[in-house]
Amino acid sequence: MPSRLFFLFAGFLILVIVIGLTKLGRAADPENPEETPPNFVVVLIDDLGWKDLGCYGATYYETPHIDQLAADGIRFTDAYAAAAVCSPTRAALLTGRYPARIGITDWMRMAPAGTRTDLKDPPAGAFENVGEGMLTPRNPYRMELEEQTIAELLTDAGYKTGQIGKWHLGAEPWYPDRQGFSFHRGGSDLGQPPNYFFPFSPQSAHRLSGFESGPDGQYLTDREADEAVSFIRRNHAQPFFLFLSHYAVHTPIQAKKEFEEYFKEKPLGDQKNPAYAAMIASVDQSVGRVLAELEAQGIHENTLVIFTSDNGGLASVTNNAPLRGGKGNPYEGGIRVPLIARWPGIIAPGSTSQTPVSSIDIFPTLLDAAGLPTPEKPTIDGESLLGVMEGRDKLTRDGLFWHFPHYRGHDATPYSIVRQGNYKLIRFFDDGHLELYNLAQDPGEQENLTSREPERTKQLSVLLSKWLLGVGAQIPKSAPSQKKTTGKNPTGANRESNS
Ligand SMILES: [Ca+2]
Repeated sequence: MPSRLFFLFAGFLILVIVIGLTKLGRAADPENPEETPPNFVVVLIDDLGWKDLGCYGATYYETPHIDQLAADGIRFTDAYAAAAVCSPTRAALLTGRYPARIGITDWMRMAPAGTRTDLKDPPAGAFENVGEGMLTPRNPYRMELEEQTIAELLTDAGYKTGQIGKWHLGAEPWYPDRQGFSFHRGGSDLGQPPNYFFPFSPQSAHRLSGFESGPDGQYLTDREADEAVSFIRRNHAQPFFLFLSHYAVHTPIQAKKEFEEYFKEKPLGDQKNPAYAAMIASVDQSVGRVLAELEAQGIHENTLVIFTSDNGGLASVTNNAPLRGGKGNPYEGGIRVPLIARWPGIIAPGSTSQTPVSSIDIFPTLLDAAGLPTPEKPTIDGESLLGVMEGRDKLTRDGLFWHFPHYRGHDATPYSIVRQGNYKLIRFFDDGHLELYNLAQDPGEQENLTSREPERTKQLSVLLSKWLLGVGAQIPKSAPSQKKTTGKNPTGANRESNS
C-alpha cells in the first residue's frame, strides 16, 4: 500500500473509532471514570409518609442526611407511589409498568400450602368473595419471572446488581436472584419481619435470607446499611445498581433505644410517636452512610441516587396533614410520597419539581441515564424523568392512574384514580360514586367538585375507563346476593397495618 494511502486509511479508521466511542456515550472505560456508565442507588422506604422528612416539612422528625440529598439534587413535590400498598408499587418500580397491567394490585399474601407453582398465578379470571360486598380479583402470590425487571436489563448491560432488605414480590423461589439481582440479602417469604432486632425473625416464613447470623440485638436498618456499604465497597470499580429497600418504617414500630429516648424529650408538635421518629432517624443514618461510602470511593459524582417510598404514611402512626387519609386509601395521604434524586453535574442542586411522577418512572429513568434504550416490548408505562430532573424537558403523558380493586378492612373499598394536571378523579366501585378534587386549591381533598364541574368529571371518567380497558384491569363484580354498602368509603383511619 503506498504510504499516503496507508495514512489516509489509518486516519479513516481512527475517525470511525472516535465516532463509535462518542455514540457509545458513557461506554465503560476503567482508565477514564468520566466515561464510565453511572451507578444507581435506589433507596425505597416502606410506608414513609409524604411529610415524614424535614425537606418535606416535618418538624418533629429529623432527617439531616436526606435533607442534604435533596439540597444537592431535586425534590419532587407531587411524586406518587404506583399504589397505596406495598407489593404493587415494588412491582411497578422494578418493571416500569402499572400494577393493574401486571395484575399485582394488592400486597402479597403467602400462598397456601399445596398451591400449584407450575401454573400462572392466579389463574385468569380468579375472583374471590371476601365478604365485603363485591367479588374482587384474587391478587397473585408472586411476580411472575417473565416480567422484565430493570435489574435484568442492567445486568445485560454489564451492571452488578444488588437488592438489600424487603422484597415482598413472592416467596422463595420467586426471589430477587431470579429477577435480575445477582446479590440479595434480607428478603423473606412474607412482607414484614415480626422483629427489628437480631435474630430478627428466625421462623421459616419470616426468615430474612442471608441475615441468619449477626450480633445479638443488632437493629435491622443498621444491618441493611452495613450490607449496602459493603456492596458499594466491593463493586465501586464497576457500574452497579443497588436497590436498598429498607423494611423500616413499617410496623412493628420498634426503634433503637437511644434514638427513641431523644425523641421522647422533644415536643411532639403535630406528630404522635417518638419510636416512629426514631425509626426514621435510623433510615436517615443509613442514607448518610451510603452517601459517605459513595464519596469515600470517589464515585458520588457518577452515581444517580433516588430516594422514595412505596406508599403513604400509616395514619395510625404518623400525621399526613395537610394531606387526607393514609396508607391504603385513595386520598393523597395514601399515595403521595417523597421522591428525591441526586446526580452531581447533571441535576442542579436545590431543584424542585411539581410535575406529577410515579414509581413507574424509575425504570425508564435508569435506562435513560445509562444510555440504554427502553425496550419496545412489553409495554412500559413510565417515562424517563431525566429531562425533568435536568430542567430541560416535560413529560408527555395524559395523566397518572391507579387501580385498587380490593377491600382493605373497613378503610378502603375498591377504587380507581386518575390525576390529570391539578385535577384528581376517584371512582369507587362499591357504590359507584365519583369524587373530583382540584389538588392545587384543595390538597386536603375536602371539596368534591363533581356537581360543580360535570364536564370535567365526565371527561376524566371516560379517560379512566379507557385506561382501565387498555391495561386489562380486573374490575370488581357485583356478588350475586350483594347488599349495597353505600357510604362505606375510605376514611383517614387505617386499622390494617399489613403491607
Ligand atoms: Ca408499604
